[in-house]
Amino acid sequence: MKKYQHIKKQDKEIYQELLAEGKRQSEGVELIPSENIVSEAVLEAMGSILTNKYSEGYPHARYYGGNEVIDEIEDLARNRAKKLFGVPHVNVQPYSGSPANFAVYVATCQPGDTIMGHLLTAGGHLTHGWKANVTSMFYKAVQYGVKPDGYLDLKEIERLALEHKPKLIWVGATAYVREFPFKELSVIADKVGAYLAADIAHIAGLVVAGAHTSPVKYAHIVTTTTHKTLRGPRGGMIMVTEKGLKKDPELAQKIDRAIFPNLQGGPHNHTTAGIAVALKEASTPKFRAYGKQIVKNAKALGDALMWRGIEIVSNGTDNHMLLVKCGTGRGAILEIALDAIGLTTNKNTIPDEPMSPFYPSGIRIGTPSVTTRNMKEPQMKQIGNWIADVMEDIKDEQLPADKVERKPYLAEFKKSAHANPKFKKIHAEVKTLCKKFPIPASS
Ligand code: DSN
Repeated sequence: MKKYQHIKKQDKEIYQELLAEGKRQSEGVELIPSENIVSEAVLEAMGSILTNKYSEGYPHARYYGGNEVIDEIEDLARNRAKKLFGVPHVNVQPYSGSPANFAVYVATCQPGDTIMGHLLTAGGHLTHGWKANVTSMFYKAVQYGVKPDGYLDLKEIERLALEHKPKLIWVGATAYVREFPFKELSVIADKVGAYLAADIAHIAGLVVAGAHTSPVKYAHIVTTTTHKTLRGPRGGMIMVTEKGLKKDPELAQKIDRAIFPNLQGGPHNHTTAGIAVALKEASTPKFRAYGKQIVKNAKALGDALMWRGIEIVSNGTDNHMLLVKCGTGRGAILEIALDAIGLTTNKNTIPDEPMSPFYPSGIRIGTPSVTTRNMKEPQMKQIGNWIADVMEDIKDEQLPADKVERKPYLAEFKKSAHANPKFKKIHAEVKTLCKKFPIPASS
């Protein structure tokens, strides 16, 4: 079947962009840890006629007629998620992770209440109370961090919890390479009577695969996006655990109300179907093997980098992610250089970041996407060596101290990186690797 035939006829510009993005994805190595490659089945659900339908409300209680089929689809998605994660209640309607997390605040807190979360610059998420996020505008946000070794600072978290008595404590991150200590955090949350919400957006697929401890026994609420390691469409879910229902028997209804009508309108039914398909895929032995291989690949990539003398946060990883230290403010430089050889990464802050999220001192790399392409340890070693070669080549590049000079410097560096003959040679090798590991038609 030829792709995009209708778009080709109707909208040449978007058609060209789709082809260009397809080329970028298939000829490059995607190392952003929050990205993945969905199956054709998930893509079909996302491109389906379900997008035509309004369905405000929940299955069997809608504000619009004609929802008999949609009810079945949403029930399938909810039931599959309940079974897969072992929880009594799931809401599959959040448009993505941020609205899912905000719904947790609405369901459990009043504006002005104190909450606690992982500091963004130490690896946490915007919605866990970062100063520029609405969650710190509506709630009093206390932020915790990590120790220099990259592990969560449990003593400090307990001290802060006892001092501030938060109503809600978040555990979860966007840049954390160690196993989350769900049990220890649940003890702290219980001590101060707080809700514990586990945001497993990054590790949901690893949890399902048995490659990371599940938070379900310990947290009251679990949120996730569905498009990262879980390998579904862009969307979100909120789960209420048995522990959560014990703390508040009405928690499930409060969560549902927070999503609709408090925060959102009609659910995106095509996404709900895509989530259902992804959950079915995630319940197979093949997916369990996939999740475990993601972690093996991340460890192999970390070992390859460290073997070449590159410093990584925490000297390793327990999950799908690595944080590479690349010198003060040099994250953007390395991101641009790697982009020039066809490796996509993202600049990221590191623990005790001396700069800012915009000019951080690290990059974040991850293995969900390359593992979907069936790459294994030997390919991770190869990728690690390419990263090390690039780092060696750019070792003298420095971000200008003068803020005004930074943007033009990076623009100039981008040009020189793309013209660098050594990088061109590596880029050709990267393309050859990608040809050997094509994007699978069905993941
Ligand atoms: N933007 C996501 C990530 O890249 O980790 C978090 O929301």
